Amino acid sequence: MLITDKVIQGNVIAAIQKHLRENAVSSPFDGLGCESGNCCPKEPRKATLRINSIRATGLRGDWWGHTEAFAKVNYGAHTKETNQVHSNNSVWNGLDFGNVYTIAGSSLRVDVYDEDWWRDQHLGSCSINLAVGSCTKTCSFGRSTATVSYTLTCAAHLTGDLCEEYTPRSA
Ligand SMILES: [Ca+2]
Repeated sequence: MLITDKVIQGNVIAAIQKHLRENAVSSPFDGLGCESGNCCPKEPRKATLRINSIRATGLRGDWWGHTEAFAKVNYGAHTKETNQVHSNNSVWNGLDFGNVYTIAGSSLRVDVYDEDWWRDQHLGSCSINLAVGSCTKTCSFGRSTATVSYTLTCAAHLTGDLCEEYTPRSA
C-alpha cells in the first residue's frame, strides 16, 4: 500500500473491510437448490451409461454344441456381467451402468467368455470408444464380433464430448 501514514492506512483498511462486508455478493449457491436449474454442476464429466444390447457373432467356445456365452463389460471403474446365452451368436440383455464419469481416451471393453464346468474360457476381448448420445458400434476379436448398442447421457447442465462443459440451458 502506498499510504505511509499508519493512522490513515488503518482507516483505509477498516473502510475497505466495511465496504466488503456491506456489499459482498453472497455465494451463488446460497439458498439455491439445483432443483431451480440455476446452479453449476459440482462434478464435470458426470454422465449415465446404459448398454441397451450386446450381441456377439462367430463364438466358438466348445468343440461340440453351442457356446455358453456371457460377457463382462468394463468402463472406467465399473464392470458389469451379462446373462448367459447358449449360442455361438449370442444376444445378451442390456446393462445399466448408472452414473459414471467419462474419462478421456477411455473405452468400453468387452470380454467374452464361454462357461465350462472346470473353468470359464476367455474367448477374446475388444474395445469401442464411447461418444455422448445413442450409438451402435462393433469391434472384433479373431473371427468373432461384438456389437454394442449404448446410450451415454451427460448429467444436467453438462455438454461436450466428455460432458466436461457447463451449459446453463440444457435440461
Ligand atoms: Ca462351454
